[in-house]
Amino acid sequence: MSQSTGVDLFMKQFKYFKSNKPQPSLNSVISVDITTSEVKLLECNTNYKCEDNLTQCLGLINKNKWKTYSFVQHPGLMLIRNPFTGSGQRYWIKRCLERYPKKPNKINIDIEIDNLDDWWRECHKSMECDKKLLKKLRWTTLGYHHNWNTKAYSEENKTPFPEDLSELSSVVAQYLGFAKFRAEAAIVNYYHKNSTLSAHTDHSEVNLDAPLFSFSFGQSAIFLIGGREKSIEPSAILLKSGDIVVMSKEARLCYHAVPKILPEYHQPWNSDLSELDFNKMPSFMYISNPKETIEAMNENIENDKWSEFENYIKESRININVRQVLNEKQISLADEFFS
Ligand SMILES: O=C(O)CCC(=O)C(=O)O
Repeated sequence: MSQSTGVDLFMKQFKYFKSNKPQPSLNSVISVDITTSEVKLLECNTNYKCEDNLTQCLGLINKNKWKTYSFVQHPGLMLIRNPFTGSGQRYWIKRCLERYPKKPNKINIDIEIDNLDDWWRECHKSMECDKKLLKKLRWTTLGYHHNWNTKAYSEENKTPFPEDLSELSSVVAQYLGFAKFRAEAAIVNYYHKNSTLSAHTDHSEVNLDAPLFSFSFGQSAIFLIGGREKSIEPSAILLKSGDIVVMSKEARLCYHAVPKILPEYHQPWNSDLSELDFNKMPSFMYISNPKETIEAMNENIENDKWSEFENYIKESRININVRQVLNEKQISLADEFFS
């Protein structure tokens, strides 16, 4: 990883990968599927006894089959290579399109269109899908809503965090040894063919020690991650549908960006579509209605119910970025003793 004082090496790489003419070479992009000295396969928390029925209910494969990688140049950065079943991917994609953009959650379109309570239904209310409105959705915020102007969270700008996403984050966190992680805020990002996300760090949270979990679905992306200064040259990592990136420890406050969306030819949301058995309910779940979750997971197997979502995801990418806002014993942002 090279550094050149005063030179924005991050921006240089961002512009290189963003370019359409000429197209960038992908030779330097790290793919965890290809063995290189930059990537190491990790042994994870084997003490974490996660019931198979629970992982299945969340759309995940058995945790003993998950492959987790670390990056030699980026201590604290980890990638779990698609631990989702096909029906699991369908479930989470559908939640990000149909459920999460609904009120009381916030979407970028709120400043333009008043009372858009159900964006997905509005896009599909007539036979012909409203493609202009469909492409307008760029983000949804959940839990403590990210304020894009002040970059500060507040108690007044907070709604209940989705139970299913909280449980998914908690399973992944415990597997990686972050037993106390609490999902309190999330940004769902929606990317189309030429969308990008510029270089930034995530530092609005009171708790900057807790890791950040980032779930990707749909089209692939080049993810750039560097250091705490933009003068540090970033690495380019290929993210595919189902991948989970974890930014912890030293990587938590590093600059990162998405300069390019790449087509995903494999469509993992169309394979491994097995039906879940209602007799195999987890013995314990935080979700108040696990039966409903299983029903929703199984409903996606029927291709006619899935086709509208397929049309979206075959051209777009969705990223769910989950954060803990508060410190361990802190109950609210007003609880200054712990802040
Ligand atoms: O889309 C991604 O992979 C990254 C998203 C991100 O960095 C963010 O929401 O802060």
